Amino acid sequence: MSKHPRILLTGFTPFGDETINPSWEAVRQLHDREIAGHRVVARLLPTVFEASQRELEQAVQGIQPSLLLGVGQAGGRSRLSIERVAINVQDARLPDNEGAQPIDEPVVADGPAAYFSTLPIKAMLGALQAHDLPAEISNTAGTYVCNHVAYLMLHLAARRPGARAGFIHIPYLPAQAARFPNTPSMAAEDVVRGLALALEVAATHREDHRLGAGTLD
Ligand code: PCA
Repeated sequence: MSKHPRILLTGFTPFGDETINPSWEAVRQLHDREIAGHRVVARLLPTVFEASQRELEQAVQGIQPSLLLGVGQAGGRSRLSIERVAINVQDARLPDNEGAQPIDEPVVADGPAAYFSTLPIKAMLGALQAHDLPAEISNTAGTYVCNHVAYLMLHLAARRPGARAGFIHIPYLPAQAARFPNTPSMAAEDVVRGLALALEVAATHREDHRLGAGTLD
């Protein structure tokens, strides 16, 4: 493997009624890309609570990343949705791809209640906005497999000196949204451009920007 510091970038397998997952469609296009002196290593994680943990831990062992970014589908969201926080809860509204449906179980027994993203989320937001990409800060990654992986990435990063982690939810692809009325989507090329930009900012900024992006809901 190259001497470059590495970025672990993950996407998910399709779940629920879907046959594709836009996260993997985008993430795989960035595999092996060099971004701000870092090498991107893309990995597909199963939309399965247990197996995603196992595979994430193996990937971190093998790749030794200094930056970890998880990407997942959030059908119904209209923007690149930079997550601020991951919580220590699994509460599955639908069974995962192996049929498990945990209710109110911790991701990590005795882990902290939550982790904040350690990526410069406001600087990432500002860069996406400056490039005319629809983007937002989100204050919940849900309680399904994405939140699970986001929490685990932050938990693992907390144990690796210098490592930082975060998560971005993305909208449906147009082909997915076309099946439902009034459903937002984003073209894969825009998602790929946005993720590359977000990673560039994450790789080059340790301090975040001060930029208001709060909500009242
Ligand atoms: N989205 C789901 C899990 C996999 C994915 O792409 C979520 O938001 O939890």
